[in-house]
Amino acid sequence: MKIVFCTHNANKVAEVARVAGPNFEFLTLSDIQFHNEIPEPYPTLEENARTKAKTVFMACGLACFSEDSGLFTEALNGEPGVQSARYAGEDANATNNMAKLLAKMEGQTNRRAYFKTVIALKIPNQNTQYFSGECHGTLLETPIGNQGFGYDPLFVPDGDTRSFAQMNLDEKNQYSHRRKAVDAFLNYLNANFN
Ligand code: ITT
Repeated sequence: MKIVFCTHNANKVAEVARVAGPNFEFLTLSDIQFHNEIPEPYPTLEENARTKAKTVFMACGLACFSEDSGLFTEALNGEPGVQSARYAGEDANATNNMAKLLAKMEGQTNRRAYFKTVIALKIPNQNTQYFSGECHGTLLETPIGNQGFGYDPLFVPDGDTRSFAQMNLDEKNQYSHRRKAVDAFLNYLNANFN
């Protein structure tokens, strides 16, 4: 079965393909020559993921899935949430996103937060299906570690004392929101399309 992962990031595709088994061929947006920007204007991960998968599906007609993720804090009513990638503005990067988050968290005693990933799967003649994963933990007051990406240096998952940025990928995957969503998604594919 051919299935499009709505990302240009070949590393993300390789990671999913590695655990998916031989019956699935994953394509990137570049593989199907899809180069349009897809806006993500909605207030929930589900809506943004669904829009991305449906837009690409309308263009290519193949089964498509997309992934949207974010970091949600209790003290800031869910910020940065769906805005995680662009929290510090259009030119945001991990350093200024973390700096903005730390500034807004200053003096907050409740440092509980969670990462969430939603995968939306659009298959011809079927309604969109959703798969999600969460990872709960606490935010540090200063970044630590240099592995991973995004907010990893600030986040310590429950059950560990290290930040995500102090872990290699296999260690992070024992806790990771993304890995939980991908596992649920692949279980569904294997159960229904193998
Ligand atoms: P795409 O091009 O694939 O959409 P993206 O940067 O938008 O890449 P995500 O939707 O996966 O990536 O994540 C949105 C933002 O949430 C991301 O830029 C990070 O700031 C943050 N984030 C998500 N998952 C994370 C993780 O595992 N560790 C650290 N930060 C994460």
